[in-house]
Amino acid sequence: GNGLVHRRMFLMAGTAAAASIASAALPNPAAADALQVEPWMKLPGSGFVGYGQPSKYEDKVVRTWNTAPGTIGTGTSRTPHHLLDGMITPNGLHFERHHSGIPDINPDTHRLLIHGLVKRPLIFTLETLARYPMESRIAFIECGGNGQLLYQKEPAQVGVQQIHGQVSCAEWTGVKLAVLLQEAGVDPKAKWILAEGADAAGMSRSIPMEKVMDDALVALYQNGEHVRPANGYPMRLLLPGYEGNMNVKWLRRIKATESPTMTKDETSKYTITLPDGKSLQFVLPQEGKSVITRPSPGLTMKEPGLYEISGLAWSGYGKINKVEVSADGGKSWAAAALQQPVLPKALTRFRMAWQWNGGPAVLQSRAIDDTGYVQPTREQMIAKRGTRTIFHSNAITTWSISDKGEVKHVYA
Ligand SMILES: Nc1nc2c(c(=O)[nH]1)N[C@H]1C(S)=C(S)[C@@H](COP(=O)(O)O)O[C@H]1N2
Ligand SMILES: [Mo]
Repeated sequence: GNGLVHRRMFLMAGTAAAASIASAALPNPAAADALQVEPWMKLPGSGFVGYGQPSKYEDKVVRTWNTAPGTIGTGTSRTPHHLLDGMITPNGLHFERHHSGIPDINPDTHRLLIHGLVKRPLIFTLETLARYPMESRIAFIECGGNGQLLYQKEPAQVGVQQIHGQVSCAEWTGVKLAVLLQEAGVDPKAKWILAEGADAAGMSRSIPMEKVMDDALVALYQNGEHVRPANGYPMRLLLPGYEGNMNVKWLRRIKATESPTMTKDETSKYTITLPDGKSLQFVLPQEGKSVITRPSPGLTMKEPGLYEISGLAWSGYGKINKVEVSADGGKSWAAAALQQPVLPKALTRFRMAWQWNGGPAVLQSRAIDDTGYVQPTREQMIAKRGTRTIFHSNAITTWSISDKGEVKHVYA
C-alpha cells in the first residue's frame, strides 16, 4: 500500500521499475560534455597520514550527547544511524555509555583476575591473554535504556539518533570467557559470575553461567583494532544480545558465584518497574526491534519518485527472519529485502523500494526474529509494561511524511 514496491524489484534489471530509478539522476542529453576537469585533477593530491580520518565534508557525521552539569564524560553519546549505511558501526561513532567517564588505563599494568568458585584463581596480563585462541564475532551492543523516549506521553520531536542511537554493531575479537573459566577450573556449583570494570564507577553485573559458557567473549579488538578507550580498552566483556550494561568495559575481575551478587546496577537500575510497582529483575536479552533510518527526521524528502526506505533490525534472541515495512501507518505491510549477511545478535540492514507520490505517508517497520518474536506496537508494549520504566523499549517507531516531504516522529 501507498507506494511500497515488491522487494524482488531490486533483482529485475532492465524493467520499467529499474528505468524509473535512473530518472532520479539528473537528466542530461549531453552527459559526456557535462563532466568538468575539476581543480583536484590538475595537481597531485595530498600525502599519507598515520591514522586516516573521514573526509572533511563529512564533519556532520558525529555522535551527539548530553551530560549532566558538573559531570565529565558521564552519560551517553549516540550513533548517527540516519547518516550511516551497512551493518557495522565505525569505531569512532560507536555509541558510548559511561557511569564515571573513560579511565586512562595503562595496558602494561592492567590485570584480569578470575577467582571465586574456581580451583585455581588466575591473573592475566594483556600479553598472557593474547596467547589463548581468539575468535571474532559481529554483534550489536544496545543500552537497556535505548529508545526510552517511546515511553513518553507525547512523541519527542527528535530523530533516530536521539531516540535509538544507543545501539551499535562491531566485529569483536577476543578470547572466549568459557576457555578462561575452564583454565581456572570452575566449580560446577558456580551458576553465576560477577564481572567488574576498572573505572571509577567500578561498574559490575551478575551474569548467568549458561550465557557465559555459551558465547561470552573477553574482547580485545573492535573492527580489527584494539578496543577504543571509550568502549573498554584494553578489554571488555561482550555478551551478544544481552543488555548493554552487562557488557562490562575495562574488565578487571570475574568472580564465579553460586547466585547473583545483587549489584547496584541490577537492583536500583536496569530493572523493569511494572504499573503495580513490582519490578522485573534480570530481563537480560534485548528483544527484537527495528527502526527506519532513512528517511527519518532531519532527512527531508525532495520531489516525488522512487526512493529506498532503509533501516536496521536486531534481536538479542537470535537472527532476524523478516522485516515488514508499512507506508500507511500499519494498515498494510510488505516484506523488506534483508541484506546479507544476516547474523544472530547483529544489526541487520533492510531495504524497501518506495514510490513516493508526494502525498502524506506514515512509515513503520516491524522486525520478526527466528524465535518467532514479533516487534510490538507502542500500544502493545505499554499495555504489557506500563510507563514507569525506561528500559527495554523496543516498540515500533513511526515517522510521518508530510506533502512537503518533512519527516516527523509521531505515534500511530
Ligand atoms: N566498567 C563499565 N562498564 C560499562 C559501563 C560503565 O559505565 N562502566 N557502561 C555500561 C553500559 S550502561 C552500556 S550501555 C555499555 C555501553 O558500551 P559502549 O560504551 O561501548 O557503547 O557499557 C556498559 N559497560
Ligand atoms: Mo546502558
